[in-house]
Amino acid sequence: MQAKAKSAPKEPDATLRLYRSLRRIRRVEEEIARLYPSDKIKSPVHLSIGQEGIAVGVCDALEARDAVSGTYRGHATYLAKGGSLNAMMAELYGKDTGCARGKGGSMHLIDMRAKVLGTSAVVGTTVPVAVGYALAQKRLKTGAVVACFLGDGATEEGCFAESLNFAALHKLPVVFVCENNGFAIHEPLSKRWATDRLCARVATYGIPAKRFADSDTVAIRKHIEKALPKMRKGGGPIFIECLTWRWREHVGPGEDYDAGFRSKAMLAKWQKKDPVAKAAKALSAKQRAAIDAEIEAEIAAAIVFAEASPFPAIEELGTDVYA
Ligand SMILES: Cc1ncc(C[n+]2csc(CCOP(=O)(O)OP(=O)(O)O)c2C)c(N)n1
Repeated sequence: MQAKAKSAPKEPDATLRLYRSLRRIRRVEEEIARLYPSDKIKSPVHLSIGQEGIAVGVCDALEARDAVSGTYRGHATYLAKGGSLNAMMAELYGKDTGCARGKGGSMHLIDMRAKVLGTSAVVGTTVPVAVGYALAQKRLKTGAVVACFLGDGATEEGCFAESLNFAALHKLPVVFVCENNGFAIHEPLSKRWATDRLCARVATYGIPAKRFADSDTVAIRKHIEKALPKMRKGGGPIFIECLTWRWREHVGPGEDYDAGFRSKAMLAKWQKKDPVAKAAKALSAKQRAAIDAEIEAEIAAAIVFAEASPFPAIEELGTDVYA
C-alpha cells in the first residue's frame, strides 16, 4: 500500500525554497478563507496563517524518507512536507480525488507518498501514532525520523506524557514539535498551566528541549538539521517548543478579536514577525514575482481540479471508514 517515498526535487537555493514554501502555504490558506463562504468546502477548516514558519523550518530540514504527523490545523504540515495540493484541495471539497477520498476533510490529511502519516481532529491522537511509526523505523533500521507536530493543548493529554516516556526510553527518532500559540480554542495558557516551563517539564523525560521565542524559520531549520544525524543513529528524540500566534479564529476563515479573549495589539506584534514577509525580504522583486506567479497558477489549477472532481459514489460511503 505504501508507495516509495518520493517528493519533488528541492530547489537548491535555500532562500528561494523557504520563501516559496511559506508563501505557497499562506496563499493556499487565504484562498481557502476566500472560498469558504461559498459552501463548496465541505469540512471545517483550522487555518495556520501566521504559524507557517514552524512547519516550513522543520520540514525543509527533513528528507523524503522522513515522515510527519500533524494536528487538525495541518495544512501547513501537509504542504511543507510535500503533500499534493490538488489532493488536499479536493479533500476539502469532499471529492473522491481527495487525499482521504473526500471523507476526512481538512482535519484528516494523509499522503503516504510524501510520508504525511496523517492529521486528526482528536487532540493529541497523532502523537502516539508518530511514536509507533518511529519505533518501526528504528526496528527496520531505515534511518528515517518522524516530526510529530502538536499544539500546546495536546501537551495536556495523557498520551503526550506516555509517548514522551516511551520515545525517550527506546531512543526513538522523533522530533516533537509543539506549536505553542498560547490558546486551546479560547482558553489561554495562564488558565491551563501552573508554569509555562514546558521545556523544563519535557527535559525531565530525558529529552533535549529547546524553545524558539519567535518561531524563526531559519533558526528552527538549522536546529533540526543539526540534530538529525545523531537521531538517525539512535540518539533518541528531541523536543522543540515554538511560540507563535494564530492570526485567524480557532475554526473558520474569519478573525475572533471581537470575542474578547485576545487582543489585536498582540496580533500586530506578531505580524511584525510575519515569517512570509521576513523570507520575502531576502529576495529581489523579480525573484518574488516569478515565484508568486507560479504559486498563483498552481493554486488556481488545484481549485479547478477540486471543482471538476466527482463526489465519492454513494456505495463508497462505508469504504475505508472505521469507528
Ligand atoms: C481529545 C480531544 N479533547 C478535546 C477536543 C476539543 N478541542 C478541539 S481543538 C482544542 C484545542 C487544542 O488546542 P491546541 O492543541 O493548542 O491546538 P491549536 O488549536 O491551538 O492549534 C480542543 C480542546 C478534541 N478535539 N479532542
